[in-house]
Order: sequence, then C-alpha cells, then structure tokens
Amino acid sequence: MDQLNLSTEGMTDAEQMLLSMIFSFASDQLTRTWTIQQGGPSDVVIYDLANPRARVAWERHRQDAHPISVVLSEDPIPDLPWVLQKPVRTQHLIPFLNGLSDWMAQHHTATAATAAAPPSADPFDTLKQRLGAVASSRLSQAGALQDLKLIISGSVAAGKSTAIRTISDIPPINTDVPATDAVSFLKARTTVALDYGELTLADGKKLRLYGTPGQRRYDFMSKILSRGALGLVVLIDNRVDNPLAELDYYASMFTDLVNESAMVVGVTHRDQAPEPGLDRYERRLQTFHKPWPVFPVDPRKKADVIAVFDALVTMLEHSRGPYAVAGRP
Ligand SMILES: Nc1nc2c(ncn2[C@@H]2O[C@H](COP(=O)(O)OP(=O)(O)OP(=O)(O)O)[C@@H](O)[C@H]2O)c(=O)[nH]1
Ligand SMILES: [Mg+2]
Repeated sequence: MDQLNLSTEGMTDAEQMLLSMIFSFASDQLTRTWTIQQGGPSDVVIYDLANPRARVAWERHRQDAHPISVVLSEDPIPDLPWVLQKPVRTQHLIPFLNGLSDWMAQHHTATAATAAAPPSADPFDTLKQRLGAVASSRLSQAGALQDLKLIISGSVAAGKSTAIRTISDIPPINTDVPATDAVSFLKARTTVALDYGELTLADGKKLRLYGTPGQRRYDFMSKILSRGALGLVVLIDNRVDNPLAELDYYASMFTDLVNESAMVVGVTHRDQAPEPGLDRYERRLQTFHKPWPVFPVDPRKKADVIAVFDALVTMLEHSRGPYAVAGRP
C-alpha cells in the first residue's frame, strides 16, 4: 500500500490543515503519502463528535475493527487509546503525535519505514538536530536566506530577553536600559534595540536568535530584524489588560514572515495571571486559519523554551503549504 487515505467528517479548513500537519508528522515514521478526502474508502477515519453526522457514523462503526480511527471530541472518552480534543489543545500536540506515531508504527510494521532514529537522551540536542535539518533544507532552496535567524517577539515584559538568556549557547548580548516611562512600573530595565543569542546546531551552523524590543515605538526595529527569518516565536504576557489584542497585533505585524514561515505563541506570566486560558488564545488563532500552536511558557525554564522551539520546528518541517503532506518520496 503506497498511500494511506485520511477521511474527515465536516471539519473546517483550518482543522483539516492542522490534521494534515499531524498526520504528516506521524508519517515521518511511515513511508506513506497521506491525503485528506471526503468520502471514499479510507484507512484512517477522523470523527468529529461535535458534528452530528459524524457522531452517528462513529457510533455505528465503534464496534468495527477499523485499523485506525481518531476521534475529535470536546469530552474525554475513557475507553479510547487517544482522542484529539476539539479544539485541539496544541500544547499537547507533540506528546500526542509521538504516541500516535508509535501506535501507527506498531500497526504497520510490515510496511513501516526503517526504524525511527532512537530518541536522543537530551531534548536540547534533539532540538538542535532538528533545527539543523530544517536550516539545511531552507538553505538549499533557491533564493534562500543566507542568514539563519529566529525572531522572538511580543509584548513588553513578556520574557523575550529572558527566553534568549535561557536557551542561548553564548552569553546573550542585550541592549536593556533602565526603563523611564510607563514601562518602569512593569520592570526596571527594558530592551531598546534587540537581544542577541546563538544556538550552535548539530552540524556547527549558527542559528541567530533575535529578541525584539517590546515597546511599540521600536516596532520598526522588529520589522527590520524579521526580514528573512526562519520563524517567529511570539510571547504574550498574560497579565496585560487585553492579551488577545496583543496576539492580533503581533500576528498582523509579522504577516509577511508568518505567511512564508511559521509562528508559535507562548503565553507567559501565567503563574501570576492564569486568565485568560489557553483555549481563548487557540480560538483567537483559529481566526487566522493557520494551525499556529499555543504553549504555556515560563521563559526562565529551559524545558519550556525548548518545548516552544520544538513546536516551531514541527511547524517549519511541515510548512510547505496546506496539504503538502506527501511524506517522503
Ligand atoms: N513569574 C514570572 N516571571 C516571568 C515570566 N516570564 C518572564 N518573567 C520575568 O519578567 C521580567 C521581564 O522579562 P524580560 O525578559 O526582561 O522581558 P522582555 O520581554 O525582554 O521585556 P522588554 O524588552 O521590555 O519588552 C523578568 O524579571 C523575568 O524573569 C513568567 O512566566 N513568570
Ligand atoms: Mg527585553
């Protein structure tokens, strides 16, 4: 079987796109082409239980020994091995995908690709390997960027400088100065030009990390910095009055970059301000019709920053356009 078909039931384009990404990721362990189709014979059926027609179909086939089915549901379903909640909780995507890939590999051992690379013990090393692979494929494209860089942007005091300090392989360079105006109520120092850090990737290439200044009067700097970047991490401080408006602001400010690469959103200061919840961000992001993931992040914690970068790499690995999920040739 060269091709594994994927059927969906009444999903929106954005949901289908997200799922195509999920299955593209899962198919890394399987040499198959995934296609999304409505109707027709399918190897994988995705039931969206919010859709009455799909619910009926699922109830009918529940007892069938269908090789693979995935259920999207608002509610937990205890007797299923895994369920995608709807809207998909993107911060759970990576563990979900890993579980799904393992499960599928077991069910398709006859046609599975050669065993996946053994997981590296250190998630930071794994991240660097994956970033190296994405960077190489980008550099080999015609007219590609010469300079490998990632942008970390977002609201004042969201933790951009901190995130770079947490993950950089070199002591970061920053241009923080004492805050003088309204910002001084939030924090003592603020970034005026940029933060700069570096990651040394597995093959020795340098990935530059640029943190933009949070104050809006420096937005022109952010736009200059973002040209030709590999991707974007937006950090939003959950303490501000209207953090969802901040999300809109940054998604629009970086439209060009976001359209040609990928964006991941990290919500910070949740220990101090738990509301709004991540689902509010996810719903807001759906209005952009792109499956950008949202993560809870404490930029002082390396594991959190790695998780966000991991998600960005996943997005970049699959950012060849909607439905470009043909797996490996
Ligand atoms: N409690 C808590 N503190 C955080 C969190 N994220 C960042 N901080 C702290 O918030 C402060 C501001 O962080 P910075 O990294 O300077 O923020 P920034 O985004 O670079 O700010 P600007 O450059 O002024 O835009 C630092 O003291 C961080 O340690 C978080 O999730 N929780
Ligand atoms: Mg800063």
